[in-house]
Amino acid sequence: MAPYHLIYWPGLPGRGEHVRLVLEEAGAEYTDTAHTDDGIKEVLQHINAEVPDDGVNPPICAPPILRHGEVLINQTPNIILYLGTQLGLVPDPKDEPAGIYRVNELVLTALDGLSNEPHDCHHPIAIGEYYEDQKEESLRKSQDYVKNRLPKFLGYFERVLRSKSSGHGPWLYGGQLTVADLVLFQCLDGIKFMFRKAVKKLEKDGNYSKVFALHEAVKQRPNIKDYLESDRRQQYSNGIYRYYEELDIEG
Ligand SMILES: N[C@@H](CCC(=O)N[C@@H](CS)C(=O)NCC(=O)O)C(=O)O
Repeated sequence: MAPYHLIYWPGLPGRGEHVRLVLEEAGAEYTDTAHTDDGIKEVLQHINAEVPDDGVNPPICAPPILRHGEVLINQTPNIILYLGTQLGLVPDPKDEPAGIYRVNELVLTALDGLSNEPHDCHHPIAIGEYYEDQKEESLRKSQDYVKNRLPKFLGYFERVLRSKSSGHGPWLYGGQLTVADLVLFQCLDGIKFMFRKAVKKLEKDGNYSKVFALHEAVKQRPNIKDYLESDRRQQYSNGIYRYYEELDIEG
């Protein structure tokens, strides 16, 4: 089987991190533009349509991008689903035909509420403009996010973890670790970095104990633990999860 190749902006975890965590948990062989000489160039070649039409894959819109042999795909949840199927991190459709869709629903919800919305906290007016040019609106958006949206999504995942469908153990679905747990881990990790005061308070309140226990359980997985301690893990910087003191609202 061809090795996996992740094409993503070097120097930040971003959406590429979800892909890395799945590959790392599975112990898959992969290369990553975060660690290749021409990493940025490879990303830009796709964004700027400088790669020839290969006759099979539609052109790519934005990273993260996964190459696996002849397959070249983008859109984070799409890549996660592909890898989950390839690497046995989603329910086997032979045993449970709807399982993969149930897990994907959790992935999409985590990305909606705990990745895309936090991203928009820094770009509430224009995605292409700097945070510094929309600071006032960013503060307003962050205040609403911390007060209303973050508790809503944490509450939702707490409900999932307390539901019968979650099964035994710390995982979201079917008593087994799936890609949804890895995605939620990274979202929580980023939120903890970005809104540290608010998250500390929410953790103390105790209303989301299972959600925070999942974060810890993923962190302790042997392959994930090794990865997080390695230099393959990208440090938070100017990506989705940023730290600005003025937005570190207590809620
Ligand atoms: N919905 C897409 C969003 C992709 C996206 O916005 N990628 C960012 C990096 S995380 C990017 O570089 N976008 C370039 C652009 O939008 O021009 C996904 O989940 O993959």
